[in-house]
Amino acid sequence: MSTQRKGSDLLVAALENEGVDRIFAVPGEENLDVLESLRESRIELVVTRHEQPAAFMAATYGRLTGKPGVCLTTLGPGATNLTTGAAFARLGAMPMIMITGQKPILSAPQAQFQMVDIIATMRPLTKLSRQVVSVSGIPTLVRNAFRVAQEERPGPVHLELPEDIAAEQTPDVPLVPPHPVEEPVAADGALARAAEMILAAQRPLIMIGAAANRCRWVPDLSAFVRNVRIPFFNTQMGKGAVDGNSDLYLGTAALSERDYIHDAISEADLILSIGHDVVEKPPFLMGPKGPRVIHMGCTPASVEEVYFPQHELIGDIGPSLRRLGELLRGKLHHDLDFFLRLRETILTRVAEGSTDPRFPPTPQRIVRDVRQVMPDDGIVSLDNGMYKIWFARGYRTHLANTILLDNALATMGAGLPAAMMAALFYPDRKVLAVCGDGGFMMNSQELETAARLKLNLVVLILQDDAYGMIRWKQAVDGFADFGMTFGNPDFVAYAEAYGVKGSRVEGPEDLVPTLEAAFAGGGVHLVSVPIDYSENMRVLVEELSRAKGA
Ligand SMILES: Cc1ncc(C[n+]2csc(CCOP(=O)(O)OP(=O)(O)O)c2C)c(N)n1
Ligand SMILES: [Mg+2]
Repeated sequence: MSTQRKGSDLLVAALENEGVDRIFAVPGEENLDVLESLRESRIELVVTRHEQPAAFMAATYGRLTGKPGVCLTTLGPGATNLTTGAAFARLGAMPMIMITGQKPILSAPQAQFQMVDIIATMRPLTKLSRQVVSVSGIPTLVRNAFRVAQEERPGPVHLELPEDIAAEQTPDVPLVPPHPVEEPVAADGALARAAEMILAAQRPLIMIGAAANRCRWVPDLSAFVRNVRIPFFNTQMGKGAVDGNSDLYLGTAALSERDYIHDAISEADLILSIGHDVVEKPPFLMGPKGPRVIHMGCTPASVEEVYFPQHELIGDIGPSLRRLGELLRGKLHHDLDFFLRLRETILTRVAEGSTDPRFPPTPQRIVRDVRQVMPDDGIVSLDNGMYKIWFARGYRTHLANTILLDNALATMGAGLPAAMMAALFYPDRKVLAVCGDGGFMMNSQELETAARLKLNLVVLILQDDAYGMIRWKQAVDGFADFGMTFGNPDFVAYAEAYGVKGSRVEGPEDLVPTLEAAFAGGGVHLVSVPIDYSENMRVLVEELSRAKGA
């Protein structure tokens, strides 16, 4: 039996009914009723220092668990600060609920002060954006919000709760109990045709995309790849869904063309594309020639200039893969050796430079050193910058969601909050945020939140005193070096000002022991290392274009 007294009590009871255990928030005046209801609930309130990272944390909760993370802010400026987080969750398919306050709707005692049409602002950034207009509607609105946020394709939902509705006394309104929802499985006819196409192919490949990394599909996906023994590569956000140490792993398509992995892709006659989401930078460019593609996902393929599959398997990926596996069992006679020979070359080329002794270190060396320090279940959370390409190409993952990277909105500033969420959720695992000096400073104030939450978290800052990735693009396009450099604080002193530890890497052999000591010491620890980005041009432009004779 519920004993609600006012709208905000009912809202919080409805959130508890959904299993919510934490809310990330920067509260405002319009949230005070909700705050009071939260104070008396089982839900933990996690206060951040800016609304954007509250949303990044809530979205990452959704990414890690498959259940919506929740964030709460005030109206106007608090709500507009959520927009990048909403876009992050929308493009990244992360389930999230954003609750914002609003002035009363039945009267206007402060005229238009701080009033912005947040419902309209959020509409294009969310799956659903609704104002709560009556207390009695709260249970169904909340249930519907969670359902919409969670169902394929997952994403953010926004609810706006006006102050007077939050404060209104309410009779007992029953909550709506959630129930499990099973997605439909791909149709028999579609599965049979897909099996036919795969059996007719000489050189089939599997591509693992972003959606495949949703935790519930990992066991079926790994079993499928193991059983059919078709070599696979992944997109950036598909990393980890199948063991990267698998003898069938060919690499990660971090660039859209001309990388070593594309030597394999162009030799394939069929690609079974599992869970690819076209929000990612294209892993390869489909053209009139080249491999045919079977798209497999919960939702149909979106037809793009660079992605127009010839066949689709639409349905829950796990059970659909099991059925496809049964249809293929014992019948496959593809040319496995061809790709296994190529695999050696691809993986060797990608690993080149990883033992380079120079200082400042190259990106390849940093990737190698980080991999050496991180255990299999350690989590690396990347912000956005040049190093993301190097990590995507070179960092081998062994478990799902052990590299959190955003190749969808690709926003700077999310790496640290995403890492904080991972550290909060997995207190016993090693979590490392890797940020550029540009991206780190976009949400560095959250070091205070991380320290207050007593997280075990290491933050590695790659210092080039520049917006390195754009500086590189500028050079590749033949522009003058202009407008990309900046100064930095002394990162060790900066860390210490937050009461967290700081270390500087000062020699070529120092990164591994510094990171190890940072993890061993526990707590929040910031490590800064300078980076030599001359390899961007040498490898990603000169070497790759020479390799293709371009
Ligand atoms: C919020 C946001 N603003 C701008 C960009 C465009 N952008 C992409 S990478 C980058 C530079 C990143 O610099 P830094 O974090 O220092 O990483 P670096 O490439 O130097 O290693 C910029 C400005 C972006 N992706 N997100
Ligand atoms: Mg930089």
